Amino acid sequence: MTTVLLTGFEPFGGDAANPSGEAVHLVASRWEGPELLVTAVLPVTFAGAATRLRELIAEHRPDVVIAAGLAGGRAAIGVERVAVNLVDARIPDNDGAQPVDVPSVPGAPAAHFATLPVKEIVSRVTTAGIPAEVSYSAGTFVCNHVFFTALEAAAAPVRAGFVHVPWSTEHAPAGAVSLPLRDIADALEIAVRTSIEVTEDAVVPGGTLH
Ligand code: PCA
Repeated sequence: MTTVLLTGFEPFGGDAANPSGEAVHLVASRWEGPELLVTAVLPVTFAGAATRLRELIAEHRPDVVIAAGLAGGRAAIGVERVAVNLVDARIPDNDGAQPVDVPSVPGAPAAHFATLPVKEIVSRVTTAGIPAEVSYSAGTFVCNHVFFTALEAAAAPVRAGFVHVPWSTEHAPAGAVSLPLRDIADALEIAVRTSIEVTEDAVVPGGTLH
């Protein structure tokens, strides 16, 4: 049976909520298959998150792995294309650890590309009326670390990648850009469905000029 692993994150940086974890719960609660959807909420710790993800991949042998996290301040769903093998933490993680300029996975290549159909996901999420874009940097904090680890741990033909989500309107700081939690969950569900159905990404112009 086709198995999908979808993860979100717990709150971090002093925030009370993390829409990625909440949206993953929402997707799980309404999933009707026929594929098996395995969900988890990862700790925002360099030591714990990647280990937990590797355990989940080893245990469930998923065909598709999508990790999601909060990118507060972004206005659109960001389907990440590039994971870099670099940790440079601007703030401490939830363990108080703040590694600087170390590799995510020592000895691994400098970067990996997502193996999800990123452009097709962006196209379908946008068509559903939810703002979405391809993103070319997942940062250098725990999300990028988990993204890079997913691509190390889930070799082809497994398709793996990362989706950054904005603040949820329900928990956004005053004045911050946000999307309703329901839209964030819809976008993650579309990302999962698209990744199950589409093995070759759309070849359409994209990228950024700067
Ligand atoms: N966002 C952080 C870590 C956890 C999360 O939800 C990030 O973008 O690295």
